[in-house]
Amino acid sequence: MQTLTELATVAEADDTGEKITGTVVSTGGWTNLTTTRINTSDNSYATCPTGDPCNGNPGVLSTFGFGIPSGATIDGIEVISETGCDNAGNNCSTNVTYINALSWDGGASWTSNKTVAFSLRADADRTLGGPADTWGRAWSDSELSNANFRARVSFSNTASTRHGRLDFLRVRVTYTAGGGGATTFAPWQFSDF
Ligand SMILES: [Ca+2]
Repeated sequence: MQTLTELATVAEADDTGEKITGTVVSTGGWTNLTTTRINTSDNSYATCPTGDPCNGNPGVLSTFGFGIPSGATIDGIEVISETGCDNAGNNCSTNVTYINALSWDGGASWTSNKTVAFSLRADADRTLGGPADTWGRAWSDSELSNANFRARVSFSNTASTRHGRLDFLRVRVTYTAGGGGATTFAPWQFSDF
């Protein structure tokens, strides 16, 4: 004999998987900020050149195709970026700062920046946000649509001999389905009781 407690399935968080951008809305101060460069981990980079041109002039990305179910609760957003700091083929002597922000209304409004600083030339995945980090606001599912969601990318690299570079960028959204979630009950009959 089974009980209803055993048959119930509690709604659990799901995620979109790692999504790549379909559209570079604005290149800002970047060189080679193209979907070809940043959608594959292949050591072909978008770069923020020396002279700090990306600081205050970020690139803007859209069309991630998340496909969030209507009514879902947004639990967290991660921007996962394979990045490095190149100083004429060497590690950088001091840090560059890599910067992300997100928009929910087509680029009119933005979250606060999230940043990570590093000096190594070797690529590594730097993740800003997380599966339980909503970047300081409550998101609706429609704000993750291709029309509304934007990701902003930039570097601050004030020393003249350094530049940041971006090999591969992905965004992953963690959500819980709406409408009471995926609660299900197996068929039951009087003989169960
Ligand atoms: Ca690449």
